Amino acid sequence: MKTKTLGQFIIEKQSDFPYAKGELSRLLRDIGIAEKIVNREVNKAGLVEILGETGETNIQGERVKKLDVFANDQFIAALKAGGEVCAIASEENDEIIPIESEISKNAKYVVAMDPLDGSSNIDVNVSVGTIFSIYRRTTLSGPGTTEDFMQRGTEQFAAGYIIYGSSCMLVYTTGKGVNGFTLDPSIGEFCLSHPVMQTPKMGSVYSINEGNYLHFPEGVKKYIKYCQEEDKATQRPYSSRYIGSGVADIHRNLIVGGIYIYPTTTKSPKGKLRLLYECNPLAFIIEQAGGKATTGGKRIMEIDIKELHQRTPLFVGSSDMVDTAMEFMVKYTTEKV
Ligand code: P6P
Repeated sequence: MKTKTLGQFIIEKQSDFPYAKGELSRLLRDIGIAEKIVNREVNKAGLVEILGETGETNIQGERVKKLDVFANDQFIAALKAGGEVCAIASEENDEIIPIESEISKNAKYVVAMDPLDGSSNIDVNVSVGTIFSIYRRTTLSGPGTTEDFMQRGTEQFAAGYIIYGSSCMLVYTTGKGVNGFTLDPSIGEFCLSHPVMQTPKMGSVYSINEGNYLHFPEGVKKYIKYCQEEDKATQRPYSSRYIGSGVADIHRNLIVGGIYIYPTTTKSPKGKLRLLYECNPLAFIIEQAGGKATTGGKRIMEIDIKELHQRTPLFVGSSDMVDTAMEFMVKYTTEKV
């Protein structure tokens, strides 16, 4: 396949967005710049003084790893410098970051991001990821506000993730399918490697932290047992694969088929993952690839968002597997999800 860089691909697809006049192209370029810088540091994290913890905790009450802060700073700097964004929401920041600058005064977009998802894996050399979601601003002018982020996932203009793994990959959608790009370090460019990604309707992998089994809703417990039963016709028992880095688990399942579940638990009664900058962008991507994303009851992208760091349960992946898991939730679970 002839090498096609991310920049060439975006220009080629520009005709999909005649009214966007290149802003989206520049916005994805800005994100791409930060990705390359973060990837460089992730790749040598073990060698430089960037491992370990800053001693602070973020709004989630999670210990902040130095690479979290580095990644957050890089994406904020790249987006500010690009001039296409009027505000940023980040897992690492309690409040939104309004952008007030001469070059951003006509910015049309806001970006919500998890700059380094799965960061607890950094010190043990396991894949981590960045997740981002792009909305058109709803306020008229000036720096963006929290109101610009209070939009359903169905309103997303674009969404993507970067996985810093055996290779660095960018996977994104603008609502016209999903495409994957692999970083070629020899030229410093993301090159199209996975055009028009589609996730299998059915898979044989389930991803869930079974350490929380005792605290799962009854429907989830019953579904896990279903996954473990012997039944050749439905390729059961499935394989249990859980990395502890959602981007890595969901990326694998996107390619080979599977389901990732982070349900409510007693420790996380509303679920652990955040709607704005984890579940909605991942849901957009997986739906565009032919999969499904729900709370175990309702479509993720139709949830009304009331607060920046709102949490939700997440069932995401192959459509037939999500449907089956939801049947168990309907049949066995009383609490509303
Ligand atoms: P647990 C990372 O913190 C994350 O948000 C997801 O990427 C990951 O799948 C999950 O939480 C891991 O959470 O409770 O199983 O360690």
